[in-house]
Amino acid sequence: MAIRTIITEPNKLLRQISKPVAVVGSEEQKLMDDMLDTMYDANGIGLAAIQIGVPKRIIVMDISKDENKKEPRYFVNPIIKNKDPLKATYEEGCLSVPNQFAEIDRPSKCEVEYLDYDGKKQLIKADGLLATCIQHEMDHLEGILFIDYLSKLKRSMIIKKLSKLKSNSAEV
Ligand code: GNR
Ligand code: NI
Repeated sequence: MAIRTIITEPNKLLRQISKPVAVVGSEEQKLMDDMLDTMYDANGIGLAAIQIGVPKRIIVMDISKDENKKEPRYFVNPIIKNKDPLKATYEEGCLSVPNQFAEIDRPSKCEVEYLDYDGKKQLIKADGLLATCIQHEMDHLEGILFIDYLSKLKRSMIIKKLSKLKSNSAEV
């Protein structure tokens, strides 16, 4: 397992649409292991493959509160089957939009069909933070970031701030 570099805004890769996985093989499992390592290292609760530069429809997640009781979840080729018309508001952040937070409305519940770590088809009903996080991660697969739901002004202020931070650091 390995910790990989998380791509941050502004970066065109984050706008790429990720491609479905044909077969969940050892390469994909290795990727999921690395993604989980990278996510835990960054203290995140979710990570999409594109955030480490891999345009595959793969998500890892762990929303458990107890650090000693890890509950990793893996979603390959996730599809939302059903969205509740009722919305819920959460303060969202993103590892690719560092240190920025905003309240975002999303469907409060959803049903998601996906393949698990072993390539087995699964269907879950999600609510609360799980529902919010799955939708946040699935947006990444479409090249969408939570800041896209903010006003143009707020979004451009955040991107300006982040690009300034980048030019001030040694990052290429
Ligand atoms: O770590 C994360 N926390 C979070 C909080 C509220 C809503 C969504 C998230 S996901 C985020 C990690 C991340 O950027 N995943 O793509
Ligand atoms: Ni994110």
